[in-house]
Amino acid sequence: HSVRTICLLTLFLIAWNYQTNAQEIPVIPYPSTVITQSGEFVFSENVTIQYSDFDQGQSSHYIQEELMSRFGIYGRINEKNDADIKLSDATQAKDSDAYQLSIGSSIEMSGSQRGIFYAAQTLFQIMEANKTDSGVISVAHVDITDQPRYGWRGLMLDESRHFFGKKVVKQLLDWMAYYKLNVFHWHLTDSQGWRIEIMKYPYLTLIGGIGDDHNPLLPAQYYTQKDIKEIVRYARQRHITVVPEIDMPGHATAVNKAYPVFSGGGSDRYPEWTMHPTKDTVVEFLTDVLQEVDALFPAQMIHLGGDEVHFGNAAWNTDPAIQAWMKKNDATSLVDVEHYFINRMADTIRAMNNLVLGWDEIVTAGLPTEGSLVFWWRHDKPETLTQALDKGYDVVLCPRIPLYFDFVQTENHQDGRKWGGRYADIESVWKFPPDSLHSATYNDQIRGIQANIWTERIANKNRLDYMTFPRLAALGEAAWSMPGQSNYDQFLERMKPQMKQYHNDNLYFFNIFDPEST
Ligand code: TNX
Repeated sequence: HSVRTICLLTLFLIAWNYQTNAQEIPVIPYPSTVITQSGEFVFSENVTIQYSDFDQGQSSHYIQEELMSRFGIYGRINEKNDADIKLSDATQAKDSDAYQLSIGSSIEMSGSQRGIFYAAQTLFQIMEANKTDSGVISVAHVDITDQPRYGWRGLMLDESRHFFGKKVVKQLLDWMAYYKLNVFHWHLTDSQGWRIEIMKYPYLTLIGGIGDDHNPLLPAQYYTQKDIKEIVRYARQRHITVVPEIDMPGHATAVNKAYPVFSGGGSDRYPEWTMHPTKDTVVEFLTDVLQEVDALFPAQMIHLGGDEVHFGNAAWNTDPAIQAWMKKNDATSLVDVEHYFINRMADTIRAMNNLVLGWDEIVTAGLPTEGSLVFWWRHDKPETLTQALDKGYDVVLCPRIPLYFDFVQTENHQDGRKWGGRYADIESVWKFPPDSLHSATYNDQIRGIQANIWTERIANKNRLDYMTFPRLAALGEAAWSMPGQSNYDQFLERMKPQMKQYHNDNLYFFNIFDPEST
């Protein structure tokens, strides 16, 4: 009888202990392996940080800076290795995202410089969740080993339709880094405004920068080349690659306003929508533009857009140069003209030793698979994704549903897109990509995932915050964590301390725990 009691008691204790261990640590995205230990590391006013000689003190200084600005804790950099926070360069791969973080009687971070940066984000998240009024922060002992699911963890911001400026972009980059996102795709040109200074063609910004989606008379808003360099540097410090997009040949009304000589016309609904697709002067103009772009961005990749070209309208058909080209090349349809243009510009970009990036319309243009990257965005055209993968292209997944953040995040939100009752709820973002999306044989071609913030409907910083947060956290976890590392309920638990942090950073966020509050 007593043996049975002891057995039951033991079983109960095991189950109870399992329950306790099931309590996750407050980190988003959730790490690959987490082993909790007993004991606590207590941050009081001062700690010592080991000097990171492997990167001339950059990592140690970064941690010092953040401990002070986030927590008011002074970290004294220590040349010796008996510091409270120890840093070691432990991976062969120079740019590896992987890291180890061990919190015990001291805190040890190891990885490449990038890995240590991510270890630090994990530590800061644990500390943020344990902040107290007294300023003392205790964190439980834990051993973490972590690495990402995808190499491409992206966010796109459209600054053509509405312009937000450096301060907003920097805050966004801070939050991206916090959630271990690593690509900032900058949609800098579109019909409503050209936002990047090009020295050789000043009217692109001086005229093309005038107006936005709501107000065509707004004085020109754009980034100078100095501004661009500042943002690129800021992103680089946070291990974020900035990818520029110069959208062509469609979405080009701003270009045509500044330099009508390059216009290819448009339709009744979208006048002056395209650049001219067959004129050599247009290719020369764009080559000049792209050379300045390449010199500004160290990414070695340029996104040429290629979306929604809207061929086939009357204006195109009557253009004598296009007609002549079609006749000469036995072209049967205007789509041939589109593909001809895309290939010429892709060649230009490739000749600059850059990767060619484009929206999924480029899949049929016949670009070489080597050196091209396709952004699948038309969720209603899954066959385009299949086609891209079949042909052998590498793909970034960013389907409108659920990765367009201009779509609302709950049923009752009014301000934003909703199509046939469909929108981009946080749970779908968190669960992305569903297993059913493509066959597992193509896994190697999926470079990663990205959310896109189109801003026709996002006219100011508050709206931008509201559409971005908290979905950005779900995106980070979808891009970094392997499926099965956590579950959605646990994710929501881990979201709770994030709300306070959004509040403290003056974000106008959507509070999922108090939906009526904003
Ligand atoms: C389609 S996505 C577009 C954008 C719009 C967006 C609105 C893509 C390649 N083109 O120009 O802003 O839909 O959701």
